[in-house]
Amino acid sequence: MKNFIRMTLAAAALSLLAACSGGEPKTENGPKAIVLGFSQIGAESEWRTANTTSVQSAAAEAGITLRFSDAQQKQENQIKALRSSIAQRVDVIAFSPVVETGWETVLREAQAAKIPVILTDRAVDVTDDTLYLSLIGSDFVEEGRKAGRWLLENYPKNASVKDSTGGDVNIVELQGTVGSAPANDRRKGFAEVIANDARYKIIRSQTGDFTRAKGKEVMEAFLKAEGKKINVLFAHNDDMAIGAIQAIEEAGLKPGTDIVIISIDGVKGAFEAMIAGKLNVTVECSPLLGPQLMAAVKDVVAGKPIPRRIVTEESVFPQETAAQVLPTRKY
Ligand code: GYE
Repeated sequence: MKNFIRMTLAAAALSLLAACSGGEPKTENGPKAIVLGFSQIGAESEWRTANTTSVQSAAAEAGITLRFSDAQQKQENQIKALRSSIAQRVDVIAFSPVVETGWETVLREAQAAKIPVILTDRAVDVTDDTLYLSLIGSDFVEEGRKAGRWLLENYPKNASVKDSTGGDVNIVELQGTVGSAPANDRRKGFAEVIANDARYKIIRSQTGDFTRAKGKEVMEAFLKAEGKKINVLFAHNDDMAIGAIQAIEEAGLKPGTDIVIISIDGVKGAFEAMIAGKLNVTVECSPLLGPQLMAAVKDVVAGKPIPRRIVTEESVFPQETAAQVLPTRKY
């Protein structure tokens, strides 16, 4: 027992020492490594895990010490993580905000502590835009528009798709996390484009929280309520589309043929589903933001200005390109 107490005390003393001296690795030529506190949303999708890997490997490559935390899709956990980064006096804070609202207070705390904040991937809704320096990520409204344009241009021309009766095209929508920037914006962009043709109607729209399990569950409910009336599924991400594909098959229908499926992200699972003929198109949303983030962090620490908005370049991949493109995909 005495030994145990002695060891515990020794360990505590060591970690105190580490804390006092900063405990951070030094770069080869002496100066302290930059410390970046990064609060990730969770691990809800293939996109998210690829994003986490990108941030972690880019930090290691850049010699930046990363204090990474996973909020398991909960804003309260992210706020705690941000507060702990502030308490640790990290050099820069970056985070991907799960929802858009509710960040003012904690961002003011970071500002009061003079810690610069960079947003990655998702936007926040704040009135004071001095509360963060930059947002690095995609244009989600444009992704929604791309999904809508693909539909208007390809339905029902796509040979693998059953001809519509010439009447309404009934769409069901699987939304992302309620209150999140990609869910709000993708919905908006898609709705804006389909409003150009009165035949296209969204008959059901519900959140599947960006996960496969929820995507499947909600699609089951859509099928129960609407059955064969459903012509099109628009899923705000690939994972929900993949979950929904299972529900459609279990209901005895052919995904990609009986129901046209459009989703967003462009993860490998989507390419596999397209090759199998079960998904019709995916709109790319790149999660590989790590290198751009580390470059921005270095500039901020060096006192250089960084752009307010850094937008990722993205494409659209229809089913017929899937087999050729899959080997080149990095996530
Ligand atoms: O589309 C989805 C993920 O914020 C762009 O979050 C990201 C979205 C992505 O869970 O798969």
